[in-house]
Amino acid sequence: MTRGRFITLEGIEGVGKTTHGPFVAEHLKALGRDCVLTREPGGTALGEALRAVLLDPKLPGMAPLTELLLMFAARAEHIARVIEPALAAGQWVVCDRFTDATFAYQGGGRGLDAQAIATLEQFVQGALRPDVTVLFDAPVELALERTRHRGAADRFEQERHDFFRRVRDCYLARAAAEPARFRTVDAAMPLEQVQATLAALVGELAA
Ligand code: T5A
Repeated sequence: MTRGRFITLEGIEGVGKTTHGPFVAEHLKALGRDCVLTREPGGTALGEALRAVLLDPKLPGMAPLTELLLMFAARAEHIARVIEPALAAGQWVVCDRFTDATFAYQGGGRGLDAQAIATLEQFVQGALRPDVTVLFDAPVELALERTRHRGAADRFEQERHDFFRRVRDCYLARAAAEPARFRTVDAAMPLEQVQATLAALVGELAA
């Protein structure tokens, strides 16, 4: 059985990960790849329960280390129950956020030590790393504007623009450091153009 490929979608809030995840998964299926679409934090019953805690705006001021460990607790469950079994069965996994988000939000945003995050990454994931990471990139003001029409802001969405600028900078630095893994997509483009770029990328990956 050939192992599946692990594709992650990353970027700040509002850049289109939730919109484009199903598009990528459907395109892969149309090209004959059995595919699982999932997300972090979440993707399992326990992970979704932890997500509710992590996003709860009624829990402001959570210690950054608590936040970090809850992200990795949800991830450990997700890897054990969903990601690894799917990849081992030859399925492709498309995941809306993964550990690059931890480096970007808990590292870049909250200021936690990147080396400590890397140590947890190794401990929790072993050798598991995304094969391809699509980074949707757009200016903070534009991306946050796109999320404005939604209801009450979650715990992360309540952060200031400075926080999201640090998160974005961290994502861009990681993409620059690992050009073979990252594909950066200009998410400021109109939806149809972003999806045309994605369709070409998916075609290349599935070839
Ligand atoms: N987190 C997560 C961490 O801190 N550490 C971690 O390790 C992990 C895994 C999760 C939160 O958890 C944090 C990060 C997050 O704050 P989430 O809800 O999963 O929260 O993620 P969000 O980024 O908050 O999801 P959003 O829905 O806000 O952003 P998306 O998914 O990027 O954007 P989307 O698809 O909902 O699009 C927003 C709007 O813009 C439109 C869409 O139609 C939609 O209305 N849009 C466009 N409009 C015009 N042109 C385009 N190109 C468009 N693209 C999208």
